[in-house]
Amino acid sequence: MKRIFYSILLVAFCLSLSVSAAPNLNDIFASGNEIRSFAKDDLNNMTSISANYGNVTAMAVGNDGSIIVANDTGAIARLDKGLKGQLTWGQNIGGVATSLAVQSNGNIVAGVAKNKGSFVILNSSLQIIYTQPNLGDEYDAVHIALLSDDRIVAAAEMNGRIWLAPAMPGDPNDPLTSHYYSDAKPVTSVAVQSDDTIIVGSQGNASNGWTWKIAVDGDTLTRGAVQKFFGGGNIFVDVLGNDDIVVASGSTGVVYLRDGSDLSGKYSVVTGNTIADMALNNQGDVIISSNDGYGTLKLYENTGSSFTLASSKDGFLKENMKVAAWLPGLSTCEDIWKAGFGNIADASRDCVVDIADFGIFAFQWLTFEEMSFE
Ligand SMILES: [Ca+2]
Repeated sequence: MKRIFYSILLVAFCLSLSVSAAPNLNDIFASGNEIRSFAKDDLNNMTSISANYGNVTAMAVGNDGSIIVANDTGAIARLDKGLKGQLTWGQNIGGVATSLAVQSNGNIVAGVAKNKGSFVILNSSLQIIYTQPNLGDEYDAVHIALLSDDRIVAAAEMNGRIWLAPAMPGDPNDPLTSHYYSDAKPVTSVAVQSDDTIIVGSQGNASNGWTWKIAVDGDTLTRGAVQKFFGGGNIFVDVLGNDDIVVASGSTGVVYLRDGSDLSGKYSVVTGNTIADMALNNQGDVIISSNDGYGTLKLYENTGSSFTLASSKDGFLKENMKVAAWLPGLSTCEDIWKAGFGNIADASRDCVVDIADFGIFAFQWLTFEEMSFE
């Protein structure tokens, strides 16, 4: 058994590649009466810029770390990574954006409460290149998520229709690819697992939230597992790197971790206030903004067995703050180990596999040998 174990270590050792490290700054973003950014694991490490965005209704982070902001006048703006560089204002989308997502080519999909629920696609210059009307009810809020091939999942909140659309639809008068109609509505968020399973957060009634799955097979949507839980208000869902699901109830302020395969509960935390928005960082930690009269951000570290309050920041004097996080690849060695992706051959945990690690293993082998004969 021991030989097999060390043989695996040796193979891992030989296959390993060096990992370079670079610091990540400005990974979490929050809207108050200005845009603020934070280190991904410490809300006390804050920078901010003053710009009058009015009431921010949606926020997203691009693949390059730029941040896209929408406000309740239909204005769209982008700031470069690190909140530096040029603030770019785009074409007005003509309604309140309720959700933003960024496709791999840099195009932005905005769910907009206009017509009977719409989404618009903007190019990287923030000009509208497509408008899709008639997804749900009159002025329905639309929540957006993207499949791995950039196809668009658009959920009409009050109507309960969850649409699948091509990454760039052809003709808005043509029927979209397909849709699924939910009897558990309003639908308040959608997210996607790595195999393109759609996760839906909805409010079945005043006190029960629903989390459920929709399988995607080509253009066909099929409803899968359902999990009900206590907690109403807006239901927020998001997916971790290992496909587990984080669910939060806006009204009770409880955040749950659900197993990604069967939706069973793992653990939860009571945050103490109603939740205005939720985001995940790339270590699987949960960031929430609370409506407590001041507007408070809280970061709950996901330890693997609990959510633990790691840092918080209050005094923003702004309710209904939106939060977003940049999810780049894990770039520091500490992050890699914390997220559970450390290389088992890297005995010294410096993310470089070299002769020093081999020395540690050789020592452990000898120590193990001596102990086993005692
Ligand atoms: Ca090492």
